[in-house]
Amino acid sequence: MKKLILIIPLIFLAFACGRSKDKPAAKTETVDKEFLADRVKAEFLHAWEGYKKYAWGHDELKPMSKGYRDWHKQSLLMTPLDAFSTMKIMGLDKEAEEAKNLIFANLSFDVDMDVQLFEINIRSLASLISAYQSDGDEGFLGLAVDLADRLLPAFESPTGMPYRFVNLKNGETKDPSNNPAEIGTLLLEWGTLSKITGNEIYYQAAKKAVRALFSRRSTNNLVGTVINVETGNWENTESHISARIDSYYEYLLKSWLMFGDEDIKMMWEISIGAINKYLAHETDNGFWYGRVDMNTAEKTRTYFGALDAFFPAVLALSGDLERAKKLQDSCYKMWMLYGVEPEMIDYSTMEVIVDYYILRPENIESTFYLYHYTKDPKYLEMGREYFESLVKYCRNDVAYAHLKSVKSKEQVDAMESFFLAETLKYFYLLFAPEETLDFDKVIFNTEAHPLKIWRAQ
Ligand code: DMJ
Repeated sequence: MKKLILIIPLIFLAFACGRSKDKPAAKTETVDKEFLADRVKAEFLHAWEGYKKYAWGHDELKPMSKGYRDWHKQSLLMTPLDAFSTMKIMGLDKEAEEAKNLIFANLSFDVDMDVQLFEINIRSLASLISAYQSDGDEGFLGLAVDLADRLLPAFESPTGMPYRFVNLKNGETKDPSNNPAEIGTLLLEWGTLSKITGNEIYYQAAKKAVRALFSRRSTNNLVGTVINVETGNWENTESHISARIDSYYEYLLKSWLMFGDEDIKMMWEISIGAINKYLAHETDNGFWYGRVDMNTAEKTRTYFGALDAFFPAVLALSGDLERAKKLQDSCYKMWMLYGVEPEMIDYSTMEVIVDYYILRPENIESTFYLYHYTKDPKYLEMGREYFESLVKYCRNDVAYAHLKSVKSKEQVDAMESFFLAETLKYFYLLFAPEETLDFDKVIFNTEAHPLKIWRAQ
């Protein structure tokens, strides 16, 4: 009888929780966190086994053709580097040791090839610094310093803002048309390296670049999409929180929290004021951040995408939970349009503008932050739904694959390294016990590699 009394309300609850596609996940559903954390770990191992079997020693696995892809003429071990900090967090010691041995045996930066400063910084340099902090092996630090020294010539422009590409062997630079994200997403890694080594050169180079960029903001305190690092002139004045600007803002906030640098704090406060004044957009379809011209503040487009979904996490970290929650509800709507997240939508019509999904983490990252700060079970349920859809549509017998279109769900032969660095890490942290991570002691770089907060040392 007792059982029946319990079952009836549960059945009722299940019906009550049934929801239409565009409503945020219900608050009352219960999620088995331990079970889900174990499943996420199992899926990480599935993807790692696929990499080991078919792409060992290369940058990325091709999960459908059972092959591999290298970014350059020589592999820089992007997947094992990116996966390492997730292995440490998941307690996968055997796998971490395998990756470490491969890195020490095969990774060399003494190669005549052009690399993209931004990508090599957020994936390779950050992984090495984070690995040094979590593992303690000086070999990681040696590789990090060697890499940073080879990247330093990128900053030798007339403005101090870096070129996009630099040659690892001879320091030659390429492509002065750069953007705020690639110029401003350096301070966490370069600052940490300065703190560890006592050599200020890294922090100074990264800070000079950010200062130069910030000083070229408009009178509205906004930045554009493309800037020439030789002339300092804007080449594209559209302002938003999306690709080519996004992590510039993320690093202003996080670098302030990391190092306590008052100059950076001022840049963050001025920037977030302008973002909320000019880009925030309440519509019938929810709360979004759109696009305007940096000089006139006139609206250009009502686009929002998978990359923009990093912003609820940033808002939550900054203490603005009210906007963070509203924006996360919109991110959920975007994901649920086709059951898995499209790259870009027009939020005024809720139509998909770019329809691929490349295993991006941002929406999951924000779910984790929102759950961390609110403990509202709605975010656990949201994360569970995201995870189930990823398994359903992106998993294959080898690992995980991108989707050509969220409409057709056709898989593509690629698995980005950030799937192991970020996507699965944030899922795991969402479901894992609180004590898995001392949240107040680390800042995640934009590729989800934890770096120790210097203020808290
Ligand atoms: C990652 O490399 C980083 O999160 C970056 O900031 C943006 N793009 C990918 C993930 O989508």
